[in-house]
Amino acid sequence: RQRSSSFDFGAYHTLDDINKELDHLASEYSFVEKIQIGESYEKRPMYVLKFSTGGSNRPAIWLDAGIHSREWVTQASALWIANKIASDYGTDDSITSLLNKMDLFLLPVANPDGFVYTHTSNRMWRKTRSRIPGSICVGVDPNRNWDAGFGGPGASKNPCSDSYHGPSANSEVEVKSVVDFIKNHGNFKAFLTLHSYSQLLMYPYGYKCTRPDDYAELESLGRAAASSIRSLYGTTFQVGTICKTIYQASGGSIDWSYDNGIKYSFAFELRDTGRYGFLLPANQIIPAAKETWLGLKKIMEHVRDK
Ligand code: ING
Ligand code: ZN
Repeated sequence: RQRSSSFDFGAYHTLDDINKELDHLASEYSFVEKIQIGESYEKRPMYVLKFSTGGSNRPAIWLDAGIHSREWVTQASALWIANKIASDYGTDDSITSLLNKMDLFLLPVANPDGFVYTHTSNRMWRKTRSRIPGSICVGVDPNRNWDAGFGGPGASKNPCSDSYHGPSANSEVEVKSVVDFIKNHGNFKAFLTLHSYSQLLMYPYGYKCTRPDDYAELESLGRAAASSIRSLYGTTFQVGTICKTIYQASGGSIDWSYDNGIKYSFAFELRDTGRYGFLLPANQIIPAAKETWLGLKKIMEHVRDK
């Protein structure tokens, strides 16, 4: 199905332009809805696209991007993926059967305050923009703020650090909003999150360096997803636990989701491996989104068929 949009999926956009495109997608497709799950520290709405073709409280898949604001290819890829899912439903068998059984919730800008700040003041900003009394430094690392090994190794207690874990678990309203939404829903089967860069596909744990109970299944599914990714342009993604693949890191989102019963919890680190890093040229957005989508789809199909 053709859309009548001027939105350029191969360019980087401001938060306002992204939010307009979310409205556009929701108006164009009857099975796509824009819902607000909360608001950021600076009172910006947190918008989720809900893809649902019927049923009530169907088993669901969570996908977020941009929890770290400077990782621009992730928010951009999320938009391309949203459009891909919406436009392929009804013609692509895989997406159609997925959405005939499960709902999908997509949060393209998980850290809106940080994202605006990367546009206006500091392109390399990673954290939220919250203030804590008694510190001159701003922001908490929202991927050290989840209630999973909170405050342990691989997070900083220094408010000026880029990996500052915050005063307490869920202190960041952006994190708490997702936690509450997922708990209230109660039927999530997969939790997928997009970061950049390094070309990795990781599963728990990060707060400890032991294998999860579902190690064998997650490792083999991760490898299958990485080979789908590689099939398109030859881009290689390393697969493994967070601790083994990147570093020990406590308070991360997928450790929280996994420990709260969401077995299929994965974190993707998209392109590249450091040549451009966070400043990935816009002409790589669509290739990155396309290959990432193949990996996501492999995981979603496995979840659907379980
Ligand atoms: N990397 C992630 C980070 O938060 C990660 C790696 C993923 C840690 C999942 C813990 C859980 O440090 C980037 N690039 O942000
Ligand atoms: Zn990140």
